[in-house]
Amino acid sequence: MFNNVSISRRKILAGAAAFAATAAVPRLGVAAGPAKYRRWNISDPNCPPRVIESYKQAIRAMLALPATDPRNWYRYALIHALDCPHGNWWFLPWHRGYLGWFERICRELSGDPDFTLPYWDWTKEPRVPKVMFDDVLNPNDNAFIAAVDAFKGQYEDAIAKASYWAKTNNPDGTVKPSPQYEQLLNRSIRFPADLWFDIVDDPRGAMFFKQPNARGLSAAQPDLIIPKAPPEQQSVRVAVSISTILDALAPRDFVSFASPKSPAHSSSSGFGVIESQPHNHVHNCVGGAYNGAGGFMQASMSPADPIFFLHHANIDRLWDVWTRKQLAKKYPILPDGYPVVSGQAPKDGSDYAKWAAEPFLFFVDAKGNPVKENTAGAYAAIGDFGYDYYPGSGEEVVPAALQPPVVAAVPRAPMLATLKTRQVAGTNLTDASVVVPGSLIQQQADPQQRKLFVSITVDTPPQAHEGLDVFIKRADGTSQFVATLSTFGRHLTHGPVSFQVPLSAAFATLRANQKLEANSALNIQVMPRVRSTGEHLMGLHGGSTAAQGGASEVTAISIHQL
Ligand SMILES: [Cu+2]
Repeated sequence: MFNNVSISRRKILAGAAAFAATAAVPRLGVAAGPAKYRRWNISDPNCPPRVIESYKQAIRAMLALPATDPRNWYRYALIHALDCPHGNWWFLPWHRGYLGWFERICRELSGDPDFTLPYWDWTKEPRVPKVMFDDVLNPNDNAFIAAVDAFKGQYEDAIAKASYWAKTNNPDGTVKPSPQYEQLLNRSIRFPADLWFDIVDDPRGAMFFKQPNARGLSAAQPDLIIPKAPPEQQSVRVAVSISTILDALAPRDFVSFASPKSPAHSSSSGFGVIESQPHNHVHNCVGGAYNGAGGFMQASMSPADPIFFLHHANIDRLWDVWTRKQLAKKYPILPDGYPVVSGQAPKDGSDYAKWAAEPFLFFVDAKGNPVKENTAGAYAAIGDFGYDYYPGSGEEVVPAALQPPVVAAVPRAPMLATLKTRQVAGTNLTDASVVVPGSLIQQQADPQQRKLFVSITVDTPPQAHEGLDVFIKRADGTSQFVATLSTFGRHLTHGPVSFQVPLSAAFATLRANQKLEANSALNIQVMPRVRSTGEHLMGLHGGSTAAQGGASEVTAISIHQL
């Protein structure tokens, strides 16, 4: 059953203040008829061929626009480099807005008023869809800029003259940056030269990838795999597996489903499963971070590869699946448990109010003008974008009919692990143990029960190319691989970063092998990927964290019922 739940974006969250003045809450969970547009799985036979043709048309048209037009292909990709949130609770709404406005630009420029962005269901299809190597869907096509010097030559002037850097010189001698410029200063982009350093020169990894390495996977080798890893540690496959997706969709509150709170959308504080597992791993794998090939998808200029929008459409689809599951089960869909009770207004200074008010100032509409919907709250619902999704992986978590209200059992307090060793760099591993009642682990086979996750907090998080492997070590000395922690892009952090890690697949394997002991301590180990895969500490960037002098440390491990 595929229910379309339409919530007016404007009504729901014009901002907390406006909301408090509104008496009635929009009706949620009431089907408002079919959506105007449908986003298709690009590889499904039902996907109309016109979708792909119109996408190519739109890409060609965006590439042909002058560098001064904010709808130009590379200018639109730059919005991501300038403003994207990762590792925080604004990850989902920002990317919904970024895709929604992109889709409208495509409609305008392709001449197809019904165009919708297709999505890539990497759970069903763990390889780059074949058509994405065709023509301008391939960033190695000669319609794209082949090398960074040419890119800089064509865009330097337009970027220097863009609205981003506006400031007011006050009569008293003080200088006030424009709101956009303030956002750039938040992420240490002080002037265009800082941006060019990030794109061209950053020795830790630049953002532009020259052809033929614009994408790390090729038509000859399109699979989501990690060449150096043993079969049981194919972490990108684990990340897109249905087990991980079902775990990602399981949490019953927004912040546990999405990523955690942070001071501002330019800074990372941690990763929920949906972001840390499928999102980060697919970016890094398609971006050639795992096979050394390089590619746009591994860094913040990733929207220069047309597959970016299909990858993120699938993330957005999973947010929609989760939202419809929550509504059907009468669970909250936004921070602060909002909205559960009709007429409930967000409290001043509440998490919800803070979340909804975060400024998103870089989106442009189909004509290239700044958009008016410039807060996170404007993207809490699909709203005026008016699309729904052709059903894909994970849809099974949405009940066919509204369920009678259930008083959910209060989750147990997190169970904290004792850390025996904390350093995780070079040959050092973190060793921790935590007692989890056997009954809780046995319950995991029952889909009605809250799921268990392990939360791992790392001081100095791993770089995208390094990664930290998580294992459950058994009493008999064997180890069960759980997942790999990896980040995406380069973001500011203001302290240790947490990773929510799914456990269902590891538990299922242990159960099948009769290695799931009841009432015993769970021994969790975290180690650098290069150590666990025997890569002889040869990171793709020439060495491990330890070799570079900055040792990572795991500061906390705990088990959560979400
Ligand atoms: Cu992304």
